[in-house]
Amino acid sequence: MTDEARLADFEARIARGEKIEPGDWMPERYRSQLIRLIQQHANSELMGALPEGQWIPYAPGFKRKMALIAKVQDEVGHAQLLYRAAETLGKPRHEMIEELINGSSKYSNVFNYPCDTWADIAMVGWLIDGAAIVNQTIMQTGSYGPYGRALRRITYEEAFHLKQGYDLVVTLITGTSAQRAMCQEAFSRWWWPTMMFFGPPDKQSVHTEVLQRWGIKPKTNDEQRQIWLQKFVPKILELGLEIPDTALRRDAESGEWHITQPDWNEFFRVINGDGPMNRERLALRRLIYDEGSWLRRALEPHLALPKAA
Ligand code: FAQ
Repeated sequence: MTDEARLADFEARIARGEKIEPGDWMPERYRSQLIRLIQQHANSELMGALPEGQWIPYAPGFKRKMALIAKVQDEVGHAQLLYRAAETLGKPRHEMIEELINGSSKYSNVFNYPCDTWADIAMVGWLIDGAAIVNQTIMQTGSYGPYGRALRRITYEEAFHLKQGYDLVVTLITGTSAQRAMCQEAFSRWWWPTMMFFGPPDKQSVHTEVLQRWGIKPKTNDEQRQIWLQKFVPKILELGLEIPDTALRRDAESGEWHITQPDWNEFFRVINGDGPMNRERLALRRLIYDEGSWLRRALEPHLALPKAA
């Protein structure tokens, strides 16, 4: 078969809704785009565990602490599942971890902002896990089998994280005036990074076209952002939180929300390593990696795959 015939066959399979599996023929660009995207997703889960993990000692009460510990463990488990899915495409995990800690591979913008109050943990659990669920529910219908299957399991667990976050927000917003103020203050800060979570506007997106052509990203960044707005704005207003976008409005005919665009210059600075917490978060990840080196060395000989005969 020629490469052209292989490509036509591959695209026909995707058009029929078939899943592509690791041993199947795939264009090199399909492989490299998937590695980029899944690797960044895995990095985000691993880095997302840091701000929440740092709050475990300060969680207000035993039950809150148990729930947060469980959530942080889940996030690290999600990273494991996703690195595994990326490995099926031929990139070894240690390379991906090294690229994360040397800053050459990206992770979600949202984990480069400070979490200085307990209300920040509420916002990560509610707004960010809510955004992750919107994204992952869409991405799990994509064309690559191992990524879709990992996402189905991850989204199931994120549903518990979302409930945890919502419960925290409800407790704060119905609490004392100091708790309400803390909740509003954190919400106002998290609104803009959450708007950026789904990536730049479609007209500025670099990868959407190829990801859509091969069924990897079934909905565009703006479409995903709109789904989040449809779900979350009514809930936010119901809780009495004030949205810091004074121009936000809903189009009566289409039902779509129109937003003020966040500061996309800030977004590109943050994802390229120059956000408020990038250095601190990566330094902590590097420290954890270095401290675990004795264990990797001890396990290495036992994990080595048997040599082919
Ligand atoms: N942050 O051309 P596009 C979570 C980059 S999981 C950082 O539009 P694409 C769970 C993009 O990579 C959160 N960088 O890109 C949790 C590209 O740069 P590159 C992670 C971003 O791929 C919750 C450039 O901008 N989820 O939160 C971001 O078509 C709570 C141009 O962008 C995923 O990764 C961003 N937000 O679409 C854990 C889901 N957006 O690579 C703990 C899978 C864009 O050329 C606590 N990924 N960039 O150097 C996706 O769905 C897509 O990759 C998008 C971006 C939608 C994120």
